[in-house]
Parts: sequence; structure tokens; C-alpha cells
Amino acid sequence: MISNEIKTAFEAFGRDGSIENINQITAGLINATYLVETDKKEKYILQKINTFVFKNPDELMENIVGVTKYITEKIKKAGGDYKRENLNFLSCSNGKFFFTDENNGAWRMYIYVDEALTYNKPKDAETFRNAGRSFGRFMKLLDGYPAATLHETIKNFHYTPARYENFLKAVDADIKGRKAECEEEIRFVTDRKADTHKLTDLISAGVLPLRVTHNDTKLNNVLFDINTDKGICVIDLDTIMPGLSLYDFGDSIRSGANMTEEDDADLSKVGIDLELFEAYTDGFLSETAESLTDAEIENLAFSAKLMTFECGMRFLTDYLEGDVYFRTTYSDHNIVRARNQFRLVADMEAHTDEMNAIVLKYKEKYKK
Ligand code: GN1
Ligand code: MG
Repeated sequence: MISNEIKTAFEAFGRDGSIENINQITAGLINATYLVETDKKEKYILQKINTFVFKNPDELMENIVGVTKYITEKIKKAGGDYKRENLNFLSCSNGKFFFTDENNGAWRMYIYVDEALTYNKPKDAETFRNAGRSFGRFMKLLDGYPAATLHETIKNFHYTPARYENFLKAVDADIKGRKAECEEEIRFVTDRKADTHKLTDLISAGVLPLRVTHNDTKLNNVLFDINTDKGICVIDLDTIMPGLSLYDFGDSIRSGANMTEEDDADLSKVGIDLELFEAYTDGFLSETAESLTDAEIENLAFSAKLMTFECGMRFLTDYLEGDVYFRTTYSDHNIVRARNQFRLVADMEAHTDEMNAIVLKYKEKYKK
């Protein structure tokens, strides 16, 4: 059954044909995503933007359209195929790149990239190395993009000290009465308060440079070629903002180098897979080492821990606040995710030396 809401949104983009088939894609935790196939055999991705999370779709789409146009130009210059290596967003009859429905829902649509797939867990080390190359290339592609024109789509997105303050507020308020069952997790966070401002202090001190970054570099935000497993393009462009290269590296490790998925409740399966860590570091640094500063490279291993910690803290905050932010499919989902992430943090702490040694190995290989 194709809902009227979806049909109306699709039609607002004025494409030929009508919807023949629709499938919801549930990998992302924020927006509602649908694969639409028409009777003309065209395929599109139609997304309902989560306006609780992204309060200003106008600004959001201005960022995305600006960035994708910039990338298209670069790909064209390099002789590449921008229809496959980039997302191509469509406009409505009013010229806007999103449609507002009668209930104030905001929808956008782009052309589906065929013969591609995503992974929640790397198929093997080589796939993950390819993800590292893709996110590394992506950062390079955006080098030179006018950062000052970007809107801050989510305020303080990776500003970990602010995330920590929000967490403390949620603990204090305890609006769902869930605090008592999370004492251990709460202590895990407060014990690591000093970590929360390590990178932001280095930004303030002028040691770490801001770049235009993706900021949501989960493994399933890369499209891989179904035949070659090479990264084709990077998707989910909602949080492109000025940020640290370290956010992009760290979040990829968090999501892809965990020995299991981020919501596995069996904590005995959680841990940092050093072979995967190495593969990603190799792929990422092969593309970026020349442009990264020593201070950035020195903090790569730490960033993996910090991004995992921050994400766990956000899951825990959402649990305490009654699951209003991340999509959940059962009542304990967010606390399960938080415990999983904290176990991964602890395991990274136990393997810090090995992680740093791996980073050094690839720094020496790629930074001349
Ligand atoms: C969300 O949208 P998605 O599923 O790619 C979240 C990320 C989290 C991630 C955890 C805008 O990413 O920050 O790391 O869930 N995105 C936003 O799975 O909050
Ligand atoms: Mg997202």
C-alpha cells in the first residue's frame, strides 16, 4: 500500500511516471527513507526529513545542494561519472530542493544509485579499507569548499563538552525515572569527563584545524559497488559542517571496527577489531596523510575512542529522555546501544598502544 503522503511527496518533484513499488530502508536512525520505483523503471530515494532533529530544512538543503554541486564540478573536472559518484538531488516546481506537505513534513528526493549496496558490518578488511579511502577522498573533495557559507544544521553536533552538559541535565531531570537502572553507565561517563574537552581545547588553542567534514561517517553511509566492493560515493550529507578530520575518522572506527553491530546486546561480542582498525587507517591515510597535520594524526586513535564515547553518551541521554531522538525498535534499545558503545570504549582504552602504533605505521608509509 502506497500511502497518500508518499504519493503526494513523490509527485511534487514532477517526475515522469507513477510509483509502482516502494520499500522502506531502515538503516538510518534519523530520517524516513524510501526506495521508489516507477512504472517507467526509474528509481529514486525519497526521504522525509526528521524536522525534530533538523529544524531548518531550507538551510539543510542549501548546504547539501551547495556541496553536491561543488562535488559534481570536481568530479567532472577529473573525468569521473558524477551521476554515480555523487548524489543528485531533484527540485520541485517551486525551485526548492524539498517539498513541504500539508502537515509541514519536509521531503527531498534524489536519483537512486544502482548496483550499489551498504554494509552495517564490513564484509572483510578490504571493504573497510575501501570505506577509509572513500571518506578520505570525500574530505579531500571538500577541501576548498567555502566553509563560512555552511549552516550549522545541528548546533554543537560534535562539541563533546556540550553533549556532556546535555547528558548531565538529562540525568538530573530523570523525566522517565530510568536513572536508577543506569547508575553504572552514568558513572562510566562522568569518570571520563576530562576526555570530553581534549579535542575542543586543541581547537581553541589553534592546534587542530577546522575543515569541511561529513560528521556522520558510519559505515552504512558509504555506497559500495555490488561487483567490486569499491566505495562509490558517500551519502547522508545532513551534517556536513566545519569540523575535525578526527570526527570523521573516529566515527568510522566506532561504527565499522566494532567486532559486532552497535546495538548488539551481547557485550561479550563487543570489542575493537584491530585488523579492521588497521585496514581503515590504511585506506584513510592513503588519501589524506599528506594534507593532515601531525597533531591530527597523533589524535586519530584517541578520536575513535572519543567518538564512541560521545555516541554512547548520546544514546544514554536519549534513553533518559524517553527515546525522542534516535529511532528505536524496542524499549531498551538506546540503553543496549549505550552499553555496547561503552564496552567498545573500554576495549579501545585497553588497546590504545596498539592503535597508536598502527597509526604511526601508516603515517610513516604515507606522509613523506
Ligand atoms: C545517526 O542518520 P544516521 O543513522 O546515519 C546520527 C549519528 C549517530 C548514528 C548512530 C544526525 O546517524 O550522529 O552516530 O545515528 N545522526 C544524527 O548510529 O544524529
Ligand atoms: Mg544521518
